[in-house]
Amino acid sequence: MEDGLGDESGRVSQALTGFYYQLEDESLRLTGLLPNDKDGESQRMPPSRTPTGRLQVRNTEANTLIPVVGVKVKTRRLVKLGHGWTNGAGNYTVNKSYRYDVHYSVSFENQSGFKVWNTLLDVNPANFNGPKQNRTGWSYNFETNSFGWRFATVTNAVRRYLVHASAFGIGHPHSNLRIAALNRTGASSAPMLRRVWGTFGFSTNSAFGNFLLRANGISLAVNYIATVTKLVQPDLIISAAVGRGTAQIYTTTFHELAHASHQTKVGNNYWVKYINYIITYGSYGEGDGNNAPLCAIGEAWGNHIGFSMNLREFGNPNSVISLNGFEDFNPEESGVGDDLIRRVDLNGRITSWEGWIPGGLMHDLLDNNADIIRGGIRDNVTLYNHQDVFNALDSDVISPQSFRDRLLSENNNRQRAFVLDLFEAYFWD
Ligand SMILES: [Ca+2]
Ligand SMILES: [Ca+2]
Ligand SMILES: [Ca+2]
Ligand SMILES: [Ca+2]
Ligand SMILES: [Zn+2]
Repeated sequence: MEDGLGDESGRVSQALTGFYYQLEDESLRLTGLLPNDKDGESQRMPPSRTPTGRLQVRNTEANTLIPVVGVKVKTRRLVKLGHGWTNGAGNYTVNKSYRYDVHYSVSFENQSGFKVWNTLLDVNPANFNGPKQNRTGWSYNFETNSFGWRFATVTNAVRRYLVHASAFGIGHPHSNLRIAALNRTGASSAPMLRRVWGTFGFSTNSAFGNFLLRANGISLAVNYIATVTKLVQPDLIISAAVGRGTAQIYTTTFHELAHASHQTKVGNNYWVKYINYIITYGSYGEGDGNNAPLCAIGEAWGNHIGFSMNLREFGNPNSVISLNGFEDFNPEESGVGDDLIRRVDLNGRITSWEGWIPGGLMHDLLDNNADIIRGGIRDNVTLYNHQDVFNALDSDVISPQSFRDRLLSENNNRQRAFVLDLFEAYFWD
């Protein structure tokens, strides 16, 4: 019933349209808002108008307003409900016409299929209530003090991911993702709960509660966790507080969506192992536990795509990272304690990073900067691309070594000796 009496494609017959106007006027009359129709007063009814407008959101990185893409603008006048989707310029036109003022609202379900959630406990996607005003339309800018800013920002980040993923030649995630854009800082995660819940032994609320605590640092009472696993079943949980800013939130969203693309390719059994690893070892651990190699290759991919898309989106350098910082990765052996340490400058920008997770390995496969990885071993690999990397992340690729072997076998052993050296430099030989 959400969309009222019209059909989705907007092909409302003339007869039905007339009925709407009568209904609108009759409803007003019944509620005492309109005088009785006497002596042909209906001829002086105000003309109907189709609401149109534009939605934009503040990009804090460039301090500009950018279009909000693909969200649903809803209009309501008593029982008459309309909606329209914003296009690439943020413009919308709703599918109903009105003779009187209407209520406007924005639902953050996207025309491309995904939905953005306000909390882990809501029944419906995030909603932003606009004003009741003129039926010719409503335009709005989601500034950083707006309740809707983080939903608009995460929405746009997902839309940009899909554009970059196509350009990179990597697979898109499931189109109907549920993405929680929480008003908090701290860690984000990709539980893909709507896919994996109830499969391969991942079926208890306490297990998911443990995941939330370990992966996101979120502690929820048992009855709330039951609600999350029953209703929202989030695929991605993004920390999207305004203070993180546009570039940081986009980078996080790119990272988690890279996991979602990976999950779509490798399936639920793989993902439950990944989730169980995080539950057992607490985030990423020290790299010596069961399934640590599976975590290593998955996190290398998430970090690689998160930062690669960041640099493509915001240029080099930006507030999150510089290309030099991305390139300067120092591998460590498993079991020494560090998963991924990121050093930042006074502005909070990453200047170098390190850990047992081979975060910089995929970039070295693609770039032509022969930097020293460690101990005099140089990166001499130059001839791979993002698509080659994604293609090698198959469901039976559960470690950096099996990734290396699949990459070589799918690419006729391209630069084989250099590739073997590179993986050895990252302690995954
Ligand atoms: Ca490097
Ligand atoms: Ca290279
Ligand atoms: Ca390099
Ligand atoms: Ca493959
Ligand atoms: Zn990750």
